[in-house]
Amino acid sequence: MDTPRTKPSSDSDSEVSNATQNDDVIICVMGCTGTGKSLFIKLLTKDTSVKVSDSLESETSEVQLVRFVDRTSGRTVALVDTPGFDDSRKGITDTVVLKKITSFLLKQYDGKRKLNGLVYLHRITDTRFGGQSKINLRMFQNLCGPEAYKNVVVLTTFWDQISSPEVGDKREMELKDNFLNGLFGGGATFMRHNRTVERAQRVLRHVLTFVPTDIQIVKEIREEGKSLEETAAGSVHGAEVERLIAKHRQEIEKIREEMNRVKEDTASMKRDLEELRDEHMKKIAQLESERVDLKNGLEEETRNREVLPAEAEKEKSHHRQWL
Ligand SMILES: Nc1nc2c(ncn2[C@@H]2O[C@H](COP(=O)(O)OP(=O)(O)OP(=O)(O)O)[C@@H](O)[C@H]2O)c(=O)[nH]1
Ligand SMILES: [Mg+2]
Repeated sequence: MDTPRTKPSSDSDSEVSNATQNDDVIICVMGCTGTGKSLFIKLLTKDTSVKVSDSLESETSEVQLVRFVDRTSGRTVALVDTPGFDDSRKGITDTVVLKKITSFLLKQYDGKRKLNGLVYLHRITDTRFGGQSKINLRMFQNLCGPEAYKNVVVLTTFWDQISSPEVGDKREMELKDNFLNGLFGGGATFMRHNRTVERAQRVLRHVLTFVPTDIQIVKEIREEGKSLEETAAGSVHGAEVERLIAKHRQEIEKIREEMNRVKEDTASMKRDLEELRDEHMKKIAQLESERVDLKNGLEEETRNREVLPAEAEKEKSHHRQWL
């Protein structure tokens, strides 16, 4: 086993790393862009290299690991910062995000490391549970699987910006009863965060009480031999890609009809419609290439497909010996 490469620092022992060690406490931090994932990690680790967003643009686009020594428990904790699923982000598709997260998780499984917990962040100040929140939640639940919900902390953030405690209580209740009832009913813990170190540490203390687990997507790939596309998360995402392709095709159809109605003398209007149509066509081309990317899956997963049948054969011949 490698020795931990922990960088000394005056008030924290932390490092941005690309590998976990076998006795690390591993905690995945997930949720929509701007919900406070990186800030939560920064508060715990005091690592100044963790980038917290100061704009509306998505900041984190890589799976980033920050390891630090928790002085209270004496354990080394690996916090995993993840990009949210966000189809408005430039240059990186949700398929790429899914692949990056899955690839990280498979590496943990292959190294016989389980996850201690998953922290799912949601802004309590959000007045609506919008499209992006729904997509992220659906992906999270399908990656995780119901058996691992007891290892989830739903961390509602921005409590310092809520107008009154009653408003926050009511909204939290709505989340438990409605949008997040699957997680709540499955044993996830709800906790509150107000951008203070104390609250972040309270979450860590709670996660340390969990029994480490493997989550659904790695079991589907490694134990059931599924391709990325066949996993629950992969198929939900594939269906979303198909839905978007169909939606853009419908828009193009509407534009075509509109163009037929527009008279020859309104050339500028025709040009606008053509531009709009081209944008939809570009989007379809991107989604179609995303569909291929999802189908191609992961290198780690392909390797597994070769190993599984060989292992099954070995198992069979071992069994035959004893018959
Ligand atoms: N007031 C308040 N601001 C917060 C809280 N949590 C995060 N923020 C702020 O919200 C902004 C976004 O926070 P980040 O931690 O970068 O969010 P993120 O989830 O990592 O976002 P991406 O990397 O884009 O996925 C930053 O300006 C934070 O300072 C909170 O609980 N209260
Ligand atoms: Mg971030």
